[in-house]
Amino acid sequence: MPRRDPSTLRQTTRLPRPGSARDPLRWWREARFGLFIHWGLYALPAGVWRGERVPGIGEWLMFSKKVPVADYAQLATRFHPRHFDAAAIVRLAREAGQRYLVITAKHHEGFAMYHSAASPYNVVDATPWHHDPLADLARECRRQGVTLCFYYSQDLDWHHPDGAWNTWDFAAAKKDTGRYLRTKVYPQLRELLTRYGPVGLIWFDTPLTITRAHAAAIRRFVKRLQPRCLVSGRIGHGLGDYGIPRDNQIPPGRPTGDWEVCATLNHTWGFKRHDHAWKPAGRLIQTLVESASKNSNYLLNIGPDAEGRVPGPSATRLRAIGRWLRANGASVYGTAPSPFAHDFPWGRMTTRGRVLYLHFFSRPPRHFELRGLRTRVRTAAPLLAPGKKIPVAQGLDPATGTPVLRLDCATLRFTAPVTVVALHLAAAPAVVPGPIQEPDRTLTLLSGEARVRPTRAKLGLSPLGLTLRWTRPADWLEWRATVLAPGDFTVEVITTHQHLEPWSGGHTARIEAAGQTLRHVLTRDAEIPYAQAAYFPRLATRMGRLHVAAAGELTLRLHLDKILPPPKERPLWDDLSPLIVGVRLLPA
Ligand code: FHN
Repeated sequence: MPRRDPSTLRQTTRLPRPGSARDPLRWWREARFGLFIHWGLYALPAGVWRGERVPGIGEWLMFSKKVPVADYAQLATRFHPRHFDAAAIVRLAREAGQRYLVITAKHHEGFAMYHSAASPYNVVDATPWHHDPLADLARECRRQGVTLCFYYSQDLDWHHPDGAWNTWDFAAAKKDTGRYLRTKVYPQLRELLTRYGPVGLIWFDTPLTITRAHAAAIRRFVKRLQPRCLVSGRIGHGLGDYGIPRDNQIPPGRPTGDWEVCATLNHTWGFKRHDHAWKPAGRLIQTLVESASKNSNYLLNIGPDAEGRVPGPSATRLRAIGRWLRANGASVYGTAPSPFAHDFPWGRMTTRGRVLYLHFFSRPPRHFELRGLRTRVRTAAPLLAPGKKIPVAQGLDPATGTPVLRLDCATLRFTAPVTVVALHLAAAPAVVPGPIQEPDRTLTLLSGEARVRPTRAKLGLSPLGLTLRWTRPADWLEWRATVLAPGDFTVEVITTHQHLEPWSGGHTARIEAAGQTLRHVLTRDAEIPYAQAAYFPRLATRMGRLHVAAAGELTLRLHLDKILPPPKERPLWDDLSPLIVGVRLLPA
C-alpha cells in the first residue's frame, strides 16, 4: 500500500438526480451491487519482490519498491494466465447477485489489459498469452446480462514518462501532462469506448495531480463517445456522476447524494499471495445492506492471480452473498436509502415506496421499539415469511410526543447475518428530523445531523457527514436532539482518520448542554468497534458526565477552543483538520 492512501478526499459528489427514463444513473441505482476486478502484471509478483515481502496493497508494488520501468516491464514476458475463464468470472458475479462488473483496463502500473493500438505495453502485444481478456469479458457480460464497466487510471501512470508519480525513472520537471493525455489517455479511452460495445461506466481513480480543466475535458470526451456512460467521482473536482468514499470507507449516518462504496475482500486489491485477511461473509452481507441504506452501491473486489484464477476464499464469499440476495434481494436492489439520517444500533433500513425494510443484524428484543417514524404501519412481517404477521403498536411518547413503534418479535425467527422485516406503511415514510435517544438510553449525535454555526463559519460538513476545515475556534456544531429518558450520561466525542494518515487530535474540545460545560483535550481513550474499524478507526474521547434533568429537546454544542496547527509534513489531501464523527451520550 502507498504509505498514504491517495484516494479521493478531493472529490465531491452531486446531489441525487431524480430518476427518469432518461436518467443515466437509473440502471446503476437499481443494481446496488457490482464486482470490481483488479488484474494486471502485479498479479505475478503477488506482493513479493526479489524474495522480499512488500507491505501494502499488491498493485502498488512497482511504486513501493520504485521498480524501474525496464525491470517491471519484464513481468509482461511471463504473463500467461492459462486458467483465465471470462465465462466463469461473469457467472460468479451473477451467482453473487452482482449486476455490473468493473475491470482494470489500465491501472497505475500503466499496462493495458486489452489490445491497445495506442501503447504496445499491452496484454496482447507484450505477453506470450497474446490474448485480450476484456474482449472475452465484454462478450460474456453481454451473454449473461451483466453491465460491463472499465476502471482507468487517468492520472497516475508509472510507465509513461509524462504520467504522474514515477519520478525514479522520469524527472518530474520534464513531465508534460498534456502530452500524456494526448498520447495515451484519450486514445485508450477511445479504444475502450468504441470497441467493446456499451460501457456502463468508466471508473476513474486517484485524481491527485489532474487539473479541473483536464478532468472536465476527459468527462466531455467520454460523454461524446457514449452519452450514457457514467463517470465515477474519482475523475475529481466534483465532476463525477456519483461519489466514492475512500477505499473501504462507510460513512456514518446517511450521506447526501449517490455513492459507491468500494471494498476489498481481504486488504489488497491486486492479488497478494500472503494476504489471507478474508472478511467473514456475514460482515460483507451487512456491509452491502449498510451501503444500500446509505444510498450507496457496493463494489466488491476480487484480485485474480497470475494464472487468471479467482482466489477460492473470494469465490466462496461472493457465493454466500448471492445466496442471501436470492432470498432477500427485494430489500436491496433498487431500494431508496433509510428515511433516517442516523444509524441504529440494531441494524439498517432501506425503503421501496411504502415499504420500509428493517435489516436486523442481531436478534431483536421481544419488544422492539423504533422511535421517530411518523407514518402509520399497516402490517409488519418477515420478508421471507410474509404470512407470519408481527403484531404492531404505534403511539406517542407521553413526555415528548415522539412517535414510537413497537413490534412484538416473539415469533420472529432471526437468521444471521441479516433478517429482514418488511413494514408496509400507509404512505411513504416520514420521520422526525434529528437525533433521538435509543431505548437503551444512548444518544448519538452525528456531525451529519448537526448545524454548523455561525452561519458564516469556515467549518463545513462533507457530503459524507464528516467535519471539514475546522480551523477556527469561533465555529461550532449544534444539535437539537430528542431525549425521552433523562438522567446522567457519560459524554464522548468521536473522531476518525484514514488508517494510514495521521489522526488529528490534541485539540481542546468543549461541550455545552443542559447548562453544563465539559472541557477535555481530544485524546484516544477508546476505539469503538465497528465493521470498518481497520480502515477508519473511530476514537472516543471521554469528555465527562452530563446531567439531563428533563425529557424533551436537548441542545448540545461542540466547540474546539484550542485547535493545534496541522502537521508540518505536506499532506496529499487538502484538509488535515479534526474529523469529527459526532458526540455520544451513554447512560452513566
Ligand atoms: O490507488 C488505487 C488502488 O490501487 C485501488 O485501485 C483503489 C480502489 O479503490 N483505488 C486507489 C486508491 O484509492
